[in-house]
Amino acid sequence: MTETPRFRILLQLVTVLIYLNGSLCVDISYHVEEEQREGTYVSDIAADFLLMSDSSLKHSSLISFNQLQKGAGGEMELFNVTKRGKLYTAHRLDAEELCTVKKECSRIIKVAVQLSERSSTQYMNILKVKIIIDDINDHQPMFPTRELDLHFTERDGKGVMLAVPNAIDRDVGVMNSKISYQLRNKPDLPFTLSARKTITGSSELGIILARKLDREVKDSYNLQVIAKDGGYPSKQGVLDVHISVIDLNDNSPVFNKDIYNISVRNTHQRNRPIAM
Ligand SMILES: [Ca+2]
Ligand SMILES: [Ca+2]
Ligand SMILES: [Ca+2]
Ligand SMILES: [Ca+2]
Repeated sequence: MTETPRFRILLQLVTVLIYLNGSLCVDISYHVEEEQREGTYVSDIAADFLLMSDSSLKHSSLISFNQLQKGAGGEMELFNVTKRGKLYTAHRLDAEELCTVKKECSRIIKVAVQLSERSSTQYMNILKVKIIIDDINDHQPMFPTRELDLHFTERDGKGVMLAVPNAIDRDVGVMNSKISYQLRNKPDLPFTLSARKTITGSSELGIILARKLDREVKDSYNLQVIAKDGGYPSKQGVLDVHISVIDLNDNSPVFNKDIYNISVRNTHQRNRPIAM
């Protein structure tokens, strides 16, 4: 049987289909840390592609790579794939700008793989390459203000609580944005810190009175609430809390002595004090 051009086309098509049904239909995942400089090397797509491909493709010089839909949908072009299949960042990647909190921060790019042989180029496959942008701990927990004034009265008993605003950590990673709170340790403070988790996962913060206050002994206190994230190394934010004790009329007037002995001359003028 003579080989017709039609037969040759059919043969080529069957070859492409075999490739597509075989090991070429792949998804590859890579990781890159956020905040790396533009042009950071991420991986060698060509090497991984060849590892997973048919051994007949070992002549990698015949294979070229092209990133598709660059900057599609108005989104900034984040990655750059060279013809030889090397993957680089095209910008500094900021996980906080690109992603939302506590979700995997990733992008998928499509890369066309082409085989050039005998001055003709054959379409082979489109690779879906997933790049996971790993969060780094580049944000510290921040309180909405640096300082806070609170007032307890002398009437307030043990357990009375005054609210303190939460800190917020902008990092998108779970541990890098996980905040724990504590009072900076000062011995014998009549206060404790309450950090109750709500259904939404945020904290309700409060300063709780550990014992009654006496303004006549001490009328103000300075505390520091520390918000620490779970990153490594950990970062922290500080809130300075000034507590004033509001006076109550809880003391009766008292004389210095129980008995005052005063002598008065019989010549002492009327309406003039006899003792000061
Ligand atoms: Ca960042
Ligand atoms: Ca971050
Ligand atoms: Ca953080
Ligand atoms: Ca008082």
